[in-house]
Amino acid sequence: MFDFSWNMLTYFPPGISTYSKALDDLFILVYWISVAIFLLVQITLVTFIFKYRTRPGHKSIYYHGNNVVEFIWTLAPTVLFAGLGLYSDEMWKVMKYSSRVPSPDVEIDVVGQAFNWHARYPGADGILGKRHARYRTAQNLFGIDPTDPKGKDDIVLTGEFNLPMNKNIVVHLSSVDVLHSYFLPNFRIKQDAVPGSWIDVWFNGTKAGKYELACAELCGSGHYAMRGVLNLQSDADFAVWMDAKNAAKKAVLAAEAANPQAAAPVPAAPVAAEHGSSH
Ligand SMILES: [Cu+2]
Repeated sequence: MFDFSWNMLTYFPPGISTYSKALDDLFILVYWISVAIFLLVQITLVTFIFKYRTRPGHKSIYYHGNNVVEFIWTLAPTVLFAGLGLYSDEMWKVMKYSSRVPSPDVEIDVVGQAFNWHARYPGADGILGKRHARYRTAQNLFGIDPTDPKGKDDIVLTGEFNLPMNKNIVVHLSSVDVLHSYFLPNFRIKQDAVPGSWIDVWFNGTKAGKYELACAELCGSGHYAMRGVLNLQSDADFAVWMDAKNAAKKAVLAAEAANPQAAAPVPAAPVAAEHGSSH
């Protein structure tokens, strides 16, 4: 059944990133300031409507301007907004400034594509191979450079991603078609994915579990279904998962090496030649 509450603060899913608490505190502060101003304005309005209603024997008074009142209602919002700006400034820098992205424990690429999320992991060598939009094809959404040996073992996944908890995760985010928005509600992350540019997003999740990844930018008819699962795990569980993915990739590479014609869906050399992208 639909679970309704007047208290919108209960609408939050549990925050589990290192900065989710600070962001929620800011939200709660703004919420209660808004409630206070709403009540003040509405109570004043109703009071004045009643107090100054038309009555026999009461004549209207007209006057122009009141410097004291105008000074107060100009100063009050200025102090309020400047104060909130200063209060939240450090938080914004920590979350969004590229200069403040911490050194990554795990680094992945993520691209949005109507209507899926894809991720690229560094593979067994722990290093993401070079990429460029000119190598991008339907089979190579990340534009992994076929001439870079470091990219050979990279692992591309769609829809479900595992990551370790209590680690700094840096996501290099982009899109292959239209604007999407990388939305991890439990981590308090929402970042536009922009075709043609790579934007860094970072987080550090403190509680294991499966969390929703959604697209928060209306991107087409399948937007509602553009979802994924982020599975945040202990180091040990993540290592097991990663090892299994690396082993599977190794088997695929071995099969390709044994039979290059049959295995490779698109040969490496023509890919580079035929796709000049404007990105
Ligand atoms: Cu989308």
